[in-house]
Formats: sequence, C-alpha cells, structure tokens
Amino acid sequence: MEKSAKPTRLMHISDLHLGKSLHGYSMMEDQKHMLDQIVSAIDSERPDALLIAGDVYDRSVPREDAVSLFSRFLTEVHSRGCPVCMIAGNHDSGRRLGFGGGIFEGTGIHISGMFRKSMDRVVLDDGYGGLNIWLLPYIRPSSVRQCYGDEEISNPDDALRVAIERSGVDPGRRNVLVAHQFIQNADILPEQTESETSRAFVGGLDSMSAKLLNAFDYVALGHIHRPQWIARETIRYCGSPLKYSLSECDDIKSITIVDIAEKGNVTVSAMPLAPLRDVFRLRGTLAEMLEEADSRPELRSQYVGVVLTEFADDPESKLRKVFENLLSIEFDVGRNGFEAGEVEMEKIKNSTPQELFEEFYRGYAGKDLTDFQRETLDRIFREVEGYEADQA
Ligand SMILES: [Mn+2]
Repeated sequence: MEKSAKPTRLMHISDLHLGKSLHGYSMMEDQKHMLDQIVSAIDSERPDALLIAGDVYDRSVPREDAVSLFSRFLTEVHSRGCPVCMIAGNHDSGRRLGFGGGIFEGTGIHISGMFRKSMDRVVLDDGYGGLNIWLLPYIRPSSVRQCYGDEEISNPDDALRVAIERSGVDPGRRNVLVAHQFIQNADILPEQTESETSRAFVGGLDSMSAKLLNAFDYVALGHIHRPQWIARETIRYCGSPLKYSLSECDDIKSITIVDIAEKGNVTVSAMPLAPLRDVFRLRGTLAEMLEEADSRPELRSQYVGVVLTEFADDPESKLRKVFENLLSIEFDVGRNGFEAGEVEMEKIKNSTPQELFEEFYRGYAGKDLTDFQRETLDRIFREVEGYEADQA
C-alpha cells in the first residue's frame, strides 16, 4: 500500500424530516440548531463526504422555510469543501429533491432522487484504490419492476437484489451503499419508534434481507429513527438527529462517523447531538407533575408529555402554565380491581345499556357518573336508538 493512503472518513446522517412539527409545535428552530451542530461536526471531524440517507424533508411538498433551511445548510457544507451524497427517502419527492441534480453534480453535491435502472455511483479516491459510494433512493418492488419491465420482480428482496445486480457492484472493490429501506436480519426486525409514520407499511411488509448486502463494506441506512445496526455493525441506521416522538424520549441521537481503510477495515463510531429542546415523558399525579415543574425549572421550555395516574379536574390548563411546550396528556389510571371479564351474562341480559355503562365507569374510574354525565349519556343513547330505528 502506498504511504499516502489515508482512511476515508464518512459522516452519516438521515431522517432530518425538515419542516416536521411535534404535536403541533414547529421544530424549525430545533432543526436549525441541529444542522448548525452538524456543520460544527464537519469542522471538527473533517469528513471526506457527508452521506444523507433519505427523508431530508418531512413531506413530498416541503414547507418553504424547510427548503430555505436546507439550502443554507448545503451551502455551509459545500463552502467547507465537503462533498455530499444524498438520496430521497419515502417522505421525499424524488423528483423535487433531485431538482438541478445534474448541475450540482459538478460541485460535489450528488443527489439521487429517483431510481433509474442502475444506482448512481460516486468514487472517492483515498489512495487505497478508490471507494465506491452507491446511491439507492427509496424503492418499491413496483417501481423497480416498471424500470425493467420485469414481471419476475414481485417482492422487496427481488427489487433490492436486481437493483444491486444491474448496477454492476464488484464485491472485490470497496463499496458503500446509501439506502432508505426497511432492512431485517433473518426474522429479527429493527426496533421502531412512533415517528416512522407509515407504521403498517414499515411493519415488515416491505422489509428486505440484510443478506443481500454482502458486497458492501458499509451500508448507510435511513428510514428507522432509532440508531442501531442490523446483522453487523457496518449495516447501520444512524437514526433521526432529533427526537420526533415521545417514544424516543430515552434515545441518544447522534451522527455516525465511519472510517474506511483497506477492504474490510471499517470503524464505526457515534457522535452525540445535543438538542435545543429535549423530549421528556413524565408520569404521576397532577400534584406530582406540578411539584416536578417547580423543582426542575429547566423543564419549562422543553417538550413534555405527561402521563397522569389519576383523573384530575382540567389538568391541561394547569399543566400548560408550567410547561410551555406540553405535547400531550395521557391517562393511565388503575382499574380498581375491575376486570371486564367478570361481568356475568345473566346481569347483562337484565340491565339496560346505560346501567352497564355506569357500572363499567364505576369500576374503571372508582366513582359514579355526575348528573351532567348521566344526562349526556342518556342523550347519546337516545340518538343511537333513533338512528337504529331509522335504519330498520
Ligand atoms: Mn424517516
């Protein structure tokens, strides 16, 4: 090996979801803060390329301020001489993300918006004989099938295998893949969060096998928002750079840094990101929540979801006074020993629906309906009965 050979350093991010809001709160400031940190990390870590593995934007028609934010970020990265390799995710419009791609190409900004018969390749020359960066935008079996007019492509594995085969990936060379898919190891699914919105879709139907990725020394994945590796440390979801749901409150968000020397010699590390505002899930009685707010004033400006363990009178207005960014109030109230299965059939036959509901409520909430609640309930039952009579 020549003396000048120096490992290639890649910075891997994904799922920026620019323009996303969290329970109705705009996260533009949080996202600007996060992108500024990534620019600082480029200054300190000096990567040879920045990989963005899809879901740049939260929506296929992104907010205008999200586009401006990303434009400024790309300009900052470019001014530091750092090439960018990015692909479209399922939330992006491949066509819109790919706008001007042919022009940007010459400036070191490589955008792969749509899959067209073979993957785009970017070659980084590091003295080890060239490192291939393959760009695979989000694909579905149907889109790959259309590309080739090949009816044999019937499932996600076929689509991935064909896309790799027809791109001419040489497994003897050093290869990196940037992709935005649901990858699973045998029958072990990645750990998901509540912010990969198309959960039913993500839930396994469109999953592809990690076995198909053997030709790649490193696979930079996007799609799943919790950082994790699949099958081996070098097939990795870097995760979203911010917490985009309450289910991520305990995650540690980070940038992934990958050093690649000769074939097979890959080192992966994570660099934590500190958010402008963090996400917390607090649990207890209303009184305990108000106490907590009192003793931890720093929570006032954070994103807070509350799980109340008792029914309380108008908790929202009280909690909003102490938490500026209250995300949600959920109730997790003990059932006082009440079990739905204990109701006897005989009793059901001899009771009105109103009586059954009242009993259910008493068992669940530990108290009787108020007069107002009972009247409301009666009105609803009368409406339902009237509707049913009309239908008969
Ligand atoms: Mn995503």
